[in-house]
Amino acid sequence: MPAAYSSLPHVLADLPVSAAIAEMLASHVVLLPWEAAESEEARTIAGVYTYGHPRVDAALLDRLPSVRVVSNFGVGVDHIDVPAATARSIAVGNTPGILDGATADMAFTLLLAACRRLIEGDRYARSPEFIRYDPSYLLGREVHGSTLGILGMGRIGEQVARRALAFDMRVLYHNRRRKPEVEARLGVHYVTQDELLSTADYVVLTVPLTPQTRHLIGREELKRMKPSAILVNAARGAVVDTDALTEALTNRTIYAAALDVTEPEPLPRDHPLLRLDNVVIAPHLGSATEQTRQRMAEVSRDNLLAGLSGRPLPFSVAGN
Ligand code: 8YV
Repeated sequence: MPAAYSSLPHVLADLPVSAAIAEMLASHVVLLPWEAAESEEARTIAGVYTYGHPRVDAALLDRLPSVRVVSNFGVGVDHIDVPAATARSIAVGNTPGILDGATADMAFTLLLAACRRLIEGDRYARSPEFIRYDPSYLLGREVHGSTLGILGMGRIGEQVARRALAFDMRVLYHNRRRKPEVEARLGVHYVTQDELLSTADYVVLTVPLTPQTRHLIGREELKRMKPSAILVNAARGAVVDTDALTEALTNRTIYAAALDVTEPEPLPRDHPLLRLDNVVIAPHLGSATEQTRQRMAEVSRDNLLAGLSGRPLPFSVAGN
């Protein structure tokens, strides 16, 4: 570490972070690897920067008595015990509002890919088997004119709805709290969760992961869905019971799933879900565009630096 930097605040981070973030932070803080929480240096650590989703719980915070801020690169903070941080007067920052468009684009990409069997088609088009065009192969499901059900009408859910409406879809939603203002503005329809599951052609998950939404979609819920339905998970893997989903896809209880996230993440390489042809799967790419990731880096840096200097965070997690 250069001597001139040794007086900079120490920040615990799940390294490596991207080169862009390392550079952005280099003149402000010294990033220490996660293992530093177990070392002598723990007492000197003034901030925590979470890049992937390392667990920040009460036990970790108790080992870091000088921490003033936890800054998360991303909006979802299910890996951070926010009440434990608040109880220790530690600010928690995240990056809301920045990644809604990118995440909704990805949810829609997954929906389109699953409906139109794009990944199967890509594999076939590259394979030695494709030597004659045959109009009868790889028939998919229609997107336009169908009914989309959105579970979780927050900012990302709303962005998904807007894309669906442009595809001439009818949009149903369910949310903890009904949103008449969104209904009036967009023309989406509120229904119960059961009605949504049994009526929608496609179901998109955009809820945060909380104790209430863990395994929101399990065996019973999958059974309620149409045999032609597609489940798109753009939320968190644990919102869906992976065993129940694997079973439903294997038995064709539903038509397909399109997943940006899984539980666990990544799935073990020999997991049966990875062998199914009716699954499209991405490695958690919801916000992975150059522009969005740049903005997330800036906001998470600003939150971190504000917290380290005792200023209010530009984006602090609600209730913190
Ligand atoms: C990020 C995310 O990829 O914002 C979130 O909650 O899950 C994603 O945007 C992630 O936070 C980076 O690790």
